Amino acid sequence: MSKEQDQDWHDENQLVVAPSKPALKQPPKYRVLMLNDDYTPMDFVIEVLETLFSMATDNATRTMMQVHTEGQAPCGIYTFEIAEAKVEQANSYAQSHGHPLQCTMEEA
Ligand code: TYC
Repeated sequence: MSKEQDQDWHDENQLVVAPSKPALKQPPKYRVLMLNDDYTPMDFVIEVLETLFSMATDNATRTMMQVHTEGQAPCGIYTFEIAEAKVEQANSYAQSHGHPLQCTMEEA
């Protein structure tokens, strides 16, 4: 936009300068992380990764093994509300089956 178009004369000859860039930003994204523990069965973790995080069995198995050997692994990147819902669903599903499996989230 040219300087002339960007500027506008308002009441009492006060010059108002419009922002040259629209103040629009991409919303922040959040990474859901799965954490290791010593008790949750490996098959249960794979099932959670398949059903809640839409992973194919080979990817779910690799991700489960990454959590098991490294302590944690990413499960997906989402908007804040979706990440929060995934964490809540995974943690309450695990708890309802008597397993200590935990997910958490961080800004991506
Ligand atoms: N460490 C668990 C076991 O040996 C398996 C496991 C993997 C648990 C990933 C949690 O997020 C997890 N049974």
